[in-house]
Amino acid sequence: TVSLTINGKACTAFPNETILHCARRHDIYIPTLCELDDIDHTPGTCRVCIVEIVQAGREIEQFVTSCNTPVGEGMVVQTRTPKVRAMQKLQVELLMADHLQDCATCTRHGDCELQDLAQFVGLKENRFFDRQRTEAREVDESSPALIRDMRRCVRCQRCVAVCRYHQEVDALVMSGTGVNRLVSLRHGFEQASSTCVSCGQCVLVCPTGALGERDETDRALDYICDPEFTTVVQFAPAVRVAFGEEFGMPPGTNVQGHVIAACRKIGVDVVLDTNFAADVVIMEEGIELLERLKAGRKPTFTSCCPAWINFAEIHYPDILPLLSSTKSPQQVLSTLAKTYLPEKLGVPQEKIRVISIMPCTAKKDEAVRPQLAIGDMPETDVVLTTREFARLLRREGIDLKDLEPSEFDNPYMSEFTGAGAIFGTTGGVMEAAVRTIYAVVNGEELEDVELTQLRGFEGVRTATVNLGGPFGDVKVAMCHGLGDTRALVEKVRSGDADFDFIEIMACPGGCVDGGGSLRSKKAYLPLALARRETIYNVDRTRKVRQSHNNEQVKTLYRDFLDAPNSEKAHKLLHTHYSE
Ligand code: HC0
Ligand code: SF4
Repeated sequence: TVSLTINGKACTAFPNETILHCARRHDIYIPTLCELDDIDHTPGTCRVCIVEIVQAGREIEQFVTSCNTPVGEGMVVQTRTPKVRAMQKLQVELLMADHLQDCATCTRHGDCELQDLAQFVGLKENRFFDRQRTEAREVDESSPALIRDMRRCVRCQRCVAVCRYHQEVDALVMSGTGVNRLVSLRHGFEQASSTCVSCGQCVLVCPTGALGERDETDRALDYICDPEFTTVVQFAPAVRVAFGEEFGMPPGTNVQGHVIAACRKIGVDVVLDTNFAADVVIMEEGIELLERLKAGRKPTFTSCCPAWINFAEIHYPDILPLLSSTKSPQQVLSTLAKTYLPEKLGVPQEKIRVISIMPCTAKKDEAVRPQLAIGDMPETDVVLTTREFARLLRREGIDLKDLEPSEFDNPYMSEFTGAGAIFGTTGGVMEAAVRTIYAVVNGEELEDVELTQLRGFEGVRTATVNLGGPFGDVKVAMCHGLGDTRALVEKVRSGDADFDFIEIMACPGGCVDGGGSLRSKKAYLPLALARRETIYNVDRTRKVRQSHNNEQVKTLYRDFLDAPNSEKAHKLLHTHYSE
């Protein structure tokens, strides 16, 4: 170990540990902006983590960035001297020189790492702000999902790193020189025409409002407040376990009842559950998979994650025939809300508007896909990320904590099983599918529905599942995060992977940590495990845990769809992909 002092306190460090890392372990705060430990990112470009050091045996003080300077034996580090504080303040002021000054209109207002820094250094004025240069910067609004506002970029490059090294999409680059050096899409493309798949991981790590989703809270309000329309809201499996913390509840709290109450309070007419549609998806995808297995077609990839669909279409179009044709739960629910529900509710189809609340940015892309429309009318009218839903509630003056939890009351499309609930975490779709496929093949239920061999957190997990009947053992894989997905897809294409069924979720962790989830400052995906635990708990405490035993699903097939993969089910609940 290495001995040194930081602010007069004796500290021990590992060899080659950075000063910043050592200080953190000893609970000494050094401000940082570009650095993000969770993704191993220390570019040293913001220079806010500057500290004063005196190396052993030398008299001269030096000023260094602590995030990328290693400790030295006998080193004396100061983080709070007047000189250090003045230099940190100057750095923040320089960062503000070309950063838009209209915090009140920014989506990150009150939740911004740059604002935190300005407070920390006691910034009182902004002597260097260059309005003209800042306002001339690019705002890319080409994508239905994401907005890239370079007037708020602080060049931390976290987005570039997460996209390149974690998701391995590598859509983002630094371009330009000097003061014009900023993040852009590779080859100068706009977001919409680039290789970006809208997974939203870059948004989760952005410290400011430079990256964010397209805000559609106004569009949602337009529909909710218009008495002409019957507004239907659906919310995703993961939303109920990844929302309470925004209102001060412990991470992982199940706020399903609060979300229902909040929707009613803002004037939504019908609250439905995406979990119900997840059960329907299992019926369709499960039977589809069996058909494919019978025909010797393998592997089959799941199709419910829209960033994965984007990834396949943009990066590996040759594998599109391997994707299940079943629509995602979001689109299944929206379709049924506009075909099955009108008669049940006595409301004409054209008067129904579907708003979905998703922990996902790519769901916004999905909603505008031309093949997911009924004539000219999109199936899903508005997608709000979890972040936007929080914004919407604040706009309406609602604090989730103050609400009395409520129950679903729609008798057609709100009941769900444990299988539908676990869709929200990696491995959940596979587990839900196996529970139903097993019963279809064998005419009896799986003895133990908790398929723990499918659970876990490794990027790629594989297992063999005995389906019984003519199928016997089938090989399955579950993959989350696009870095691991790319490697797995390459193996499938080269014939080096032999699987029957593969679940892909583009976001590390699955939807519980989706790119549309609440952001955490200075952290990437810190709440995954707490959220996942709650999801498994929902499953454990559900009376019915297999999709095919969902009474509302049975009614849907009996009254409306005939049978899974029937002609009508095919027409309404399946889709196709485009290169
Ligand atoms: Fe997901 Fe979904 S599980 S993608 O991760 O399949 O967003 O939560 O809503 O559609 O159900 C997200 C979550 C969903 C869909 C479902 C699937
Ligand atoms: Fe990369 Fe995903 Fe961000 Fe697109 S949304 S730039 S793919 S991290």
